[in-house]
Amino acid sequence: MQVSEANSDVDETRRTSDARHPRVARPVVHRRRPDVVSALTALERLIRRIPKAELHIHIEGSLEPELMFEIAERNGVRLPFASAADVRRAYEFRDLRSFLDIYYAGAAVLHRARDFYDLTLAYLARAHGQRVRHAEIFFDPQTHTARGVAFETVLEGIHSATRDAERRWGISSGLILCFLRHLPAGAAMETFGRALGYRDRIVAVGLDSSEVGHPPADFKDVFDRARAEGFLAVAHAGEEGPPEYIRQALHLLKVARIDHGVRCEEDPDLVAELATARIPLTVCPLSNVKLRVFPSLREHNLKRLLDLGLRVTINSDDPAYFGGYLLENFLGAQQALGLGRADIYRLARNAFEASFLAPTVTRRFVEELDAAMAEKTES
Ligand code: ES4
Ligand code: ZN
Repeated sequence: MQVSEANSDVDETRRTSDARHPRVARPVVHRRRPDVVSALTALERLIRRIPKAELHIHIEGSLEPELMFEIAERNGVRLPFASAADVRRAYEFRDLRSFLDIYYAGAAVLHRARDFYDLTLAYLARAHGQRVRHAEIFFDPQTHTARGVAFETVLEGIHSATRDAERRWGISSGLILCFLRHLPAGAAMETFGRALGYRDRIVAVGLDSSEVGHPPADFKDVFDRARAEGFLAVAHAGEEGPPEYIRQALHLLKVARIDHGVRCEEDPDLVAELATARIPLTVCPLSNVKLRVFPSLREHNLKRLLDLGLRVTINSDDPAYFGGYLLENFLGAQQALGLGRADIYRLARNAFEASFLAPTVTRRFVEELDAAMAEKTES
């Protein structure tokens, strides 16, 4: 597969004004207010320019329909769609569950290490084109081992792409093994056993898939074991599930970050705890609209969470399914919520500081961010 930095960048620019994604359309230019216009475009230029980190991206959720077809064809897998456009038309979701059904069906084209390699390299190429300097990437081994694909095949493909991307583009990555919470805790424990041979390639464990009815408490044992073995921990909580699931993730799973966490707002004591403990939230604005957690981007609570003093970061979740990568999430949130320069800086800085990078590396990235903020550009 061919990937090119220039192509991916052009592609993304086009996507922001794509009629299929009206929520991330560019702002209408009102000639009567040149002051407002230049402020908006300066912010957009700033968002494009600054170095970014992404902490919540499911690699299987970056499978674009074109690559899905290419891989299906070479593996002799039949897809229930006639074309990539047909696939995109099916991307109308009622909720998390209706999305996951389609997401797992798409992931079923992936069989060989080469498939996982192409998938991951394509994501990292696009991320690099959007000035993502570091990505912490979720993968769901159980989605693949359940179909007879070996854990080693999945990890080898993904890992070798992260290594090549770092060599080619200088983008660094960490891998986070996610347990599927709709499956029994015993299955998670069995999967974790496989990870023990790859401590140097996996930085943390996570918890994803269908949230409601599958509380974090069910996975306490496997998280205890993973932390005892030296892995860091994160968990999806408070996306569709109640604040209580966020509490369980913090107190029982002892996670370092909460993925999503947007429903914490319903519980002021929990908000205070998250703020005091400086627990990062990996918020995914376009995902939350696509899966109807919020009716529109304008009604998203990201800005309120920031103003409450929480360590909010912006992420793409499943970019091939939700209408945009990290840049589109930043631009969409900025425009819909009127984020200012200080908010953008805070969000970008939070992501580096909430990453699992060594403190010296984080410091270097924050210096790079500060330099990009200070850059003078002609308008
Ligand atoms: C996911 Cl948006 C979301 N939530 C929970 N699990 C997931 N797996 C992939 N995307
Ligand atoms: Zn997610």
